[in-house]
Amino acid sequence: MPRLVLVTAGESHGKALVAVLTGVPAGLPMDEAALASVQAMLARRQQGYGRGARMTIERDEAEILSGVRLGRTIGSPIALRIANRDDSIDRLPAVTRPRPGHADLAGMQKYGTADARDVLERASARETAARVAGGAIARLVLRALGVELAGFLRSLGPVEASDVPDDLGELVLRRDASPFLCPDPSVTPAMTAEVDAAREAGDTLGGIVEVRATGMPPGVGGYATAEERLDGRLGAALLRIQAMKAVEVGDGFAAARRRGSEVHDEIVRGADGGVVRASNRSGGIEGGMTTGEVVVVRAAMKPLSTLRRALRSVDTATGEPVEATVERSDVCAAPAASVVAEAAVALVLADALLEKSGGDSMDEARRNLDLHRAAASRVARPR
Ligand code: EPS
Repeated sequence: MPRLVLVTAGESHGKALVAVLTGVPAGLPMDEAALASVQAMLARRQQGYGRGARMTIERDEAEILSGVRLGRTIGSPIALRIANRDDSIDRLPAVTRPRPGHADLAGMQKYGTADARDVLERASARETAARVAGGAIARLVLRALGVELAGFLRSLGPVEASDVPDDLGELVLRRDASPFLCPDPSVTPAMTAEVDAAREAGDTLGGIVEVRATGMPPGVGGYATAEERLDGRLGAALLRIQAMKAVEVGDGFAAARRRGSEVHDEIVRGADGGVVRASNRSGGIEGGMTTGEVVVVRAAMKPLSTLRRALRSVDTATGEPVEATVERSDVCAAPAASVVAEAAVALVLADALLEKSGGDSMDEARRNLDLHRAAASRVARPR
């Protein structure tokens, strides 16, 4: 049973989104600065060139309902609420022309409903606002334990970033200056052109998002049981994001095409006398555990399934061939998905780190991790 568990509720055009996060230790500051960082992450998720009009209607803000007292967590479940400005769900028309690529048709078949509206408002990626709110708190736990992370857009359609700085602070500065949340400014014109052309054609685009995390100590996760494996947990969390079709850890698919000598990260003496890796093709994970290098994961998002130039479908009320319903207006949501991926990774890493450290309070977790970091750094040191 993982320590940190996030459960969300809420439909896209319903009253509100709700998140309940259990397992956050006591003593995590939840002061104005902490709350501002939660709101900033929610605001980042609403960005990105290619989003539709809905993003100008919603102004996501998380209200904390429980688990916090006098500006600090108290160890009990943290409940969050994000109100929907557009809460028209009961007034929206029935949907009987399921969209290829969306949950519409399989959801109707699963629940035996004649109206895909019952399905699509929950299947909608609107739900990810609640996941980001929970992930933003996980990120605060990580930061307090010496771990920083950043999600960003690696590619949009066929346009790929190449100049991504190694320094995480620099990466974040560049990312936040980009309308695509992409740290390589040289690709902004090509990405803009790609979105404009797809919009013009009534079409949609996907992309690849990447998340990097620094400061994870070695030996977090595990190999003794399949459930402990950190790469498996990260992969599941990323594939649980709407529209994700593939995940890579480190060099991922490319590693399968190379020889071992070009894939494995040699172990060498570090400047401080400890051991480090000569490269980080593993993405900071070996044997289901962190290596102490930067954790690097990627997820591939398919193009949005609502096309203005609609694809073929069948009207489930009449059985007649029709064009799929046009419910949604975004061309591309891959920049926003990079924020959701950051949240998903934050939840997994914080969970695994707390599993390693134990601790009912942040002080206890920090003490235990300091001891673990010191012990791990003594391995292979000349005695
Ligand atoms: C979504 C469709 C669009 C997006 C929505 C997700 O909503 P609408 O139907 O209101 O235009 O804007 O995303 C969000 C509301 C959000 O917060 O990200 C979908 O079908 O998944």
